[in-house]
Amino acid sequence: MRHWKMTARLAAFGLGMSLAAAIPEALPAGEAAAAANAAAIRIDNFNFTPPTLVVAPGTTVTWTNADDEAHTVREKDGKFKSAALDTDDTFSQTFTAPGEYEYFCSIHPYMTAKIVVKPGAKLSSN
Ligand SMILES: [Cu+2]
Repeated sequence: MRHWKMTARLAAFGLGMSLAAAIPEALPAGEAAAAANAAAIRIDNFNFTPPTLVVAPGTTVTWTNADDEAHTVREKDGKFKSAALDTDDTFSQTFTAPGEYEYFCSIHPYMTAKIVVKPGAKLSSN
């Protein structure tokens, strides 16, 4: 019976995966592949690290607040903004259009950083 349970769990996992994979189906193959890209930014000691993150279009960037202090992630023109993030809270944003996205913490506006979305960018955090 134990074996059967494990198989069922694997099957459920597989179903979840295929549902997730079905969502970007409308996109051309190249864009669907890019959508799988992910990058991380850490908020720590009143800094966004890395301060400049270069990503390919379709990358989902996730900010994690590692500070004891609450912070937000807010694009300067309001293109995206998070709620106040407590310790260990995260905020994610997917970037599709190439360009530079400057953002700051609305609680501590001197905390600034930017995302550069560039076709062909490697998945890296320079
Ligand atoms: Cu802040």
